[in-house]
Amino acid sequence: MSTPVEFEFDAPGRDLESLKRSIANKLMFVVGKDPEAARPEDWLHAAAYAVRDQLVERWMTTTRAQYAQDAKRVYYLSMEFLIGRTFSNAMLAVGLRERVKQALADFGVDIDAVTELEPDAALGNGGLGRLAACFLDSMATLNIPGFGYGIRYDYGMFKQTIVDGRQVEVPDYWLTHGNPWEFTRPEVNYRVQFGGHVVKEGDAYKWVDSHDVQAMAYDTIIPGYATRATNTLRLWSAKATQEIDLGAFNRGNYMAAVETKNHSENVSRVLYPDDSTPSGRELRLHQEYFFCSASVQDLLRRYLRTHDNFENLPNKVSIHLNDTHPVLAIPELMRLLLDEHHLSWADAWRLCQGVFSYTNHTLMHEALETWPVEMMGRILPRHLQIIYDINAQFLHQISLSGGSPELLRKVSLVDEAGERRVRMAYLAVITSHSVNGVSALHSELMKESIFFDFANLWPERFNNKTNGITPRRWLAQANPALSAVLDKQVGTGWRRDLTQLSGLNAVLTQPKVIDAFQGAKLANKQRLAAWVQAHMGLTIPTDALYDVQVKRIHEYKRQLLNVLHVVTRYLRIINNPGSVTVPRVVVFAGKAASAYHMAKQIIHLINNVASVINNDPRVGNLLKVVFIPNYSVSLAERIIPAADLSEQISTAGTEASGTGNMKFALNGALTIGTLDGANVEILENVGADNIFIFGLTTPQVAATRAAGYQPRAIAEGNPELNAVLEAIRDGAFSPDEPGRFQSIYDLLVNWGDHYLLLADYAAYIAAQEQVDIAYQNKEAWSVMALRNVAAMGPFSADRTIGEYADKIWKSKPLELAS
Ligand code: B1H
Repeated sequence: MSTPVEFEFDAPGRDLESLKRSIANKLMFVVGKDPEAARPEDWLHAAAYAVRDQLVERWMTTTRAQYAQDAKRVYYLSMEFLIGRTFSNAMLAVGLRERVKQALADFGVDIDAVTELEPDAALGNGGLGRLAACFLDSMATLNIPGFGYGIRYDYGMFKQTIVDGRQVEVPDYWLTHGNPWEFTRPEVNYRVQFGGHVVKEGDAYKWVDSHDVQAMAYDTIIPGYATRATNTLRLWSAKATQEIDLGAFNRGNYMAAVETKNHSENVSRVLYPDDSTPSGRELRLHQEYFFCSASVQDLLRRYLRTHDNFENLPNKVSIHLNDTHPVLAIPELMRLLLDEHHLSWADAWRLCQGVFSYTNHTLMHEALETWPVEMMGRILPRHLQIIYDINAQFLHQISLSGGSPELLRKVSLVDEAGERRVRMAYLAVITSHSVNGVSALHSELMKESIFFDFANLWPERFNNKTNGITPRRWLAQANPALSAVLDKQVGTGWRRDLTQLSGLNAVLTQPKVIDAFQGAKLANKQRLAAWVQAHMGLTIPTDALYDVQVKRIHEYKRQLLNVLHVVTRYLRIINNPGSVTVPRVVVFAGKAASAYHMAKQIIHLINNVASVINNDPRVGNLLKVVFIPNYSVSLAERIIPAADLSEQISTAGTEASGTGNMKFALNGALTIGTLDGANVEILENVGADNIFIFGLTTPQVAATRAAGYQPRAIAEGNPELNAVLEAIRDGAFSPDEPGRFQSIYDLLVNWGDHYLLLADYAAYIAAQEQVDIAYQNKEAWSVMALRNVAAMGPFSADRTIGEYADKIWKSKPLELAS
């Protein structure tokens, strides 16, 4: 099937004149501005409302069809949705971008300039949150009746500024200018209880004396691409149950009265800025329960509108748990079924097992969420009881089938070693009918490591769903230059069926295709270089190899290994002129969790290395290093299309999947990477000749550690590496404070180098030399890059969501007239 880029729906208001009238009307009657006085933001809002109108009717059609067809609904529960901007994406979905551009131009407004004014909705940290956003896009595009449920944080991910080379976090109040994409639903609100205690009345349990918060709904329309289907992302905001505490107010203590209100509303104030490591803080537990409770109450109410008992719940409802952060939805559903709807334990438990499924996103031990029993008992007393009951039944069943006391201790929902804690991942596994990992490798490792005992008990429950990305945002929207080339060569249908890119294989050695590809890449480099010039005052060449690593800063992702290569290259250039011939621009971007000291040191080092290299006249344009501040979805859309080389260099066995790896390959970059996460599957699809794989494999990593890894011996045995490490240690990049990076040296040489950077260093440098050699033949390089693009079909989130829908959710696409 081939969908033209601009396409028609049988809907009013889509011709140019109608659109112009609509934008002018919105400007006047919604934004309240005279065209003469309107600022660019006002035009953005006016145009956004006009485009939104095109979606609202479809939204209602979709909802009506869901009820009429009594369709099974999928609820995707996630603490994070990293949406980015919506304006361009919505125009693309309804096939109106060119027309809106013309309409705005007729008013003297440049669409690109106003597009840039939209703030990112950054309600997520990194890959996990962006995956949730890509999944919403694919569910809508595939007509799957899907709802996202999450938290409407007032403050999303912090804004990163770089001051004297260091990360400084600034709060990002993203709602200052209003959000044209959301609908406030004050009438959709639920009471969420905290604290208090449980009393038994006859056979029933009652949760009393709690402090309550209201959860109020905000709905965002999620458009499907070139379909009438639209879905809903429902985000909950905390409101005080009473505007003010009347008792305190009457006692004349106005300030105390308002404080209580503020305290309640803090629940949805701010996103925790940790990627991979959960915070054990009490506010986080409040946030998790807050959105789980509101979501489960809401979905039950929707179900009960058309059903008068719960027997059909598993046929009509799937609740998907995006990692363990929403796992409290399990005891919450049990509580509601038992205490409010008076079902038996056996019935309630069977229904829970029927509806819940769970995705694990990381194996890192410190990332496994546990909550102190003491804290949970204090904040969620009824849920702790229910978890104890689930545990008792589960352990009983295990011991009946011959489980040893040792096994019982290992699989118990309560970790009894030290402070007693509830293991949220185990609760997810015990309840869910499906537990999946996010790449083939990760799903295997998951069964061998953290869930070993459970995989023995229930092998059929464990499965893999390799991640994917939406080709709408990550190719059509982010890379119009390459999209035009692809449209010409393989047609426009790849937007809905990414496997159509394989059509490139038949033409990718043709000189005109290679030329067109190189032209698009150059245009994207120019676009990025112009941004860097305008925002950072730094000139970067556009005829260099763009070597890019953009992702959260974390030791396991090994940005430091990349730095070791950069410094190696620098020392070669100055000590051995002529030995480096391929000019490179090395781009870094990414945020460090605010409390993660070593990650912040790494950012500082990158910035200091950049300023020394960029200002060394001996280097010139042979090497430039750029740390682009405030990495975000919208910056990713600008950076990724410009890349030649994609750095995916985590220690094997640590990156569950990665999704940046897929975005780069789709945009015509070659990967330099380890056999980790989805890199393994990218290798299988693009072929070993079209990717630069290096380094230890997962079993080799384990073996190296088991054999008593000695990083110091590696450093001492490799003079070039040693010189690089000493340059960092002795202040070559921090002359004003020579000891600044001693701790980084120590991390690698004296403190055990946990992520084995030095073990992989030589292989990495050798792989980088292969990159240089390959890049010297521009035609051959472009053919390799095009082979990557052609092979990216399987990495569409549409493929991933198709598998979830068939195999896990058993949900069917809605039937909608086209
Ligand atoms: C991923 C997280 C994560 N895995 C805890 N785990 C968080 C864990 O706030 N917290 O407490 C936040 C995030 N994020 C990522 O998920 C993996 O590292 C990537 O490899 C993977 O591609 C992505 C999506 O599956």
